[in-house]
Amino acid sequence: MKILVLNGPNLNLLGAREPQHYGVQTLADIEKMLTDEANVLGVEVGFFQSNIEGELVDAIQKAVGVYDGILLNAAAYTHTSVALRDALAAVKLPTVEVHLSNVLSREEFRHTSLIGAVCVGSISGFGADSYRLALHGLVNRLG
Ligand code: CA2
Repeated sequence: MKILVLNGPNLNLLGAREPQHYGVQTLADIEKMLTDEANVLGVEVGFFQSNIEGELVDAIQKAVGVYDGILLNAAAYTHTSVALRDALAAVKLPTVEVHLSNVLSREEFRHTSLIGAVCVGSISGFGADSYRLALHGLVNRLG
């Protein structure tokens, strides 16, 4: 089983700024933690981060036939991107929406997710552990 972990805009800055919202771990730390967790679960993980919406759409399209499911922290595009939603709906790869922060406890514009309805579930608010929990949920779901 292969899972693609996709991260959106500004998540390359993790660990450097805004630790009150996003914690102190870098994206490389999170990817290492997920690689270790994937080994325990006996699955493979691949990683991609981009600040560019179209590159994330391309990554979702290219995942077909390579990956069995996606963990997606679309970051700010969560709240704005019809393109990402359409890509997820088109490829039909089971996807879990991931957020480090509890988006529902933050500004109102973060309360709306355009991608949530085309995902199998959503994990928000557990910091880096959101990714680990999402990996477990997706692997269990895929059986
Ligand atoms: O909580 C999350 O994971 C978010 O997806 C993070 C996004 C935000 O727009 C979403 O509403 C919730 C922002 C990611 C920005 O990451 C930064 C990391 C370090 C410094 C500055 C920004």
